[in-house]
Amino acid sequence: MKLLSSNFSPFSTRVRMLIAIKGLDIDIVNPEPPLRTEAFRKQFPLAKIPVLILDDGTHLAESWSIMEYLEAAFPTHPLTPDTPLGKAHASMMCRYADLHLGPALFPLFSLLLSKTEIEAESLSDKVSHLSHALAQGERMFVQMKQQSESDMRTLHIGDIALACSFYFALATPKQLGVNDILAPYSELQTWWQWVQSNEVIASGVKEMDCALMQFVNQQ
Ligand SMILES: N[C@@H](CCC(=O)N[C@@H](CS)C(=O)NCC(=O)O)C(=O)O
Repeated sequence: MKLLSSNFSPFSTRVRMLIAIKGLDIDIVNPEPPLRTEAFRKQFPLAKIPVLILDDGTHLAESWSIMEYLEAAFPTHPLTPDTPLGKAHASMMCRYADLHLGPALFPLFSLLLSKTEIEAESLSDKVSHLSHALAQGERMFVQMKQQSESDMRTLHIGDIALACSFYFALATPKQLGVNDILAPYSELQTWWQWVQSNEVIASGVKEMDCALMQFVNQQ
């Protein structure tokens, strides 16, 4: 089995983290054919990474679907909560990352990728959009804590999925000179520290950080 992946991709990194924590024997390779080519689009209909290619050639797209597939196919070291509420919280965290945090981050990330001069007003608008999404996340974490069946919980696939988008939500504004975007959000701060106490998460975050720094230094 192999995973088409890149360290610059939060969606690929979540799957790599899950593979590492579960200790699965899956090759991690660069996309081949290269991403954004006609050949890649032809072979992989959604034209995005990550893609998981099974030994019989079947391929799967969408990071969360790949994570769910690996959880179902390799039940040892389960990372999916076993209660209905726990499962819902895990998928809520992923959906928050993909449907709220990601879209709020994207305009800032595009600004970082663009080589044009950044206007203060446009930066401030985009930063407040991201802060709004972080405030939503803070409220979601407060509510999940109140609903939780136990004070202690172990790392699950929702944490893994969110951690990767979260890294970019902090690193992108920082690269644009905006520090401390997380300062008002104590629940998110506590979670971010806790999730990075896992060695695999910390090392995946480092990989994304190196890839981002390499990109920024090339500009
Ligand atoms: N919803 C997808 C998003 C995947 C995605 O956006 N991947 C990016 C890299 S982070 C990509 O392949 N971009 C290539 C492109 O847009 O051409 C998932 O969860 O896997």
